[in-house]
Amino acid sequence: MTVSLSHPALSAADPELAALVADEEQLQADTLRMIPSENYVSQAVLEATGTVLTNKYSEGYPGRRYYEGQQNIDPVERLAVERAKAVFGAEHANVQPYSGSPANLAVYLAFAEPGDTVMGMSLPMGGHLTHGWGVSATGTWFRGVQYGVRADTGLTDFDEVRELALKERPKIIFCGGTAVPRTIDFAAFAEIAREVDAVLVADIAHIAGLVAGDAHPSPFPHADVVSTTTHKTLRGPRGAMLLSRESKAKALDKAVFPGLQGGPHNHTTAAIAVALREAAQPSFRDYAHSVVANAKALAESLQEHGFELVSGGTDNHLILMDLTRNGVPGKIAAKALDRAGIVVNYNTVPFDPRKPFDPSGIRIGTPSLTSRGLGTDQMPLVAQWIDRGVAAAGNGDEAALAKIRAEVRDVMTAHPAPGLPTA
Ligand code: DSN
Repeated sequence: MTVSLSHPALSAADPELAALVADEEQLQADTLRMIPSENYVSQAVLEATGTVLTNKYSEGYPGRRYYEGQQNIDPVERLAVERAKAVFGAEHANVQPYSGSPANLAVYLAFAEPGDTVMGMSLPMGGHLTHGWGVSATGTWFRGVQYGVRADTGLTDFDEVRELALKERPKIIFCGGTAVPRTIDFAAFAEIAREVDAVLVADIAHIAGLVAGDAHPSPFPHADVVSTTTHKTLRGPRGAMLLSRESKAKALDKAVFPGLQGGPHNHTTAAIAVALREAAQPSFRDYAHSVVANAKALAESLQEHGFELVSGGTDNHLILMDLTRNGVPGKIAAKALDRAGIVVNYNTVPFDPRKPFDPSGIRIGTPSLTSRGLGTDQMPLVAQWIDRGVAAAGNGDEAALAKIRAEVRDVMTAHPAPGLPTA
């Protein structure tokens, strides 16, 4: 274990914990982090999360709090709200949800009663637990009906979605998910939602940074509510926001507080404000477009190596690889790649014959490596590492994995990560 020089107070007070943080810094510095929902935040965002704003309670909303001493907290939250509205073109923003799942739960509280029918993409097809999937509270307290993708294209079948919506008459329709490699057609979902008088919720957690940087179409004006985390492509702290039309504002605010949560995490609100300021800069637009360019270049290189990609490629930051024809289960591949310094997650693929805890695919993405300045020229090398890593996973070649690990370390050391101490 190494002791971090960058956290002197923590190191003195709790060397054991400080050493774990230092080890994590080292790991994040010298690995190729390819989990598509992860990223590196800036030093400014990190600093905001570590401020004394964590000391303050502020139940309520700016100007309407249940605690005194809000002279600085109210302006912090107002800044975050105004920046969120500006970046996403929203009429209303609530920046208090603790994370994505509570944000989505607040939507249910606002617009449905227990037992009501709700509709979303099924988890194994690329949706999210909170879109009405059975093991989630949203699938037990509500009646979740689920759409998927077509087996032949890997794409959403809007005839199927419409048919299901007309039959089931859901109160809420969710679009978006956690393993959707293609552009989400918000207008098509909105048309269906209007037809059955459902509230359309666009969960843009994965693509929020791409929307902010104009590298994915905006869910507005199509969606009634937009739910997003702030820590994925948006490159903010771990938190969430609910954005909406004005007509939905009151119900959402009431659902978040006092419906579901107590005091907002003001240090997180501050860091969200900082991240949104960064997202409004021209350089963030470049970042968002580079994330997509890298993912497309990587998808192409992976296909040249013979890999099968769900939907045949990507339009965004995410690639879902089906390893069935490689004969290597996703979990075995993910664990071997981890030993090679390439951090991914194993994932179900649509119509997966295997179990979720031991599925056929891996999910990869380009947000983090783009934050470190890797570009399209380096994607063939990344594809080659993945190809060699999956092959080594298949034949148990630990020496090959160790060789990739050394190569990854060399390349990543030459690309310092935002927010991490430099040697
Ligand atoms: N856990 C997130 C992801 O990895 O996509 C979604 O909540």
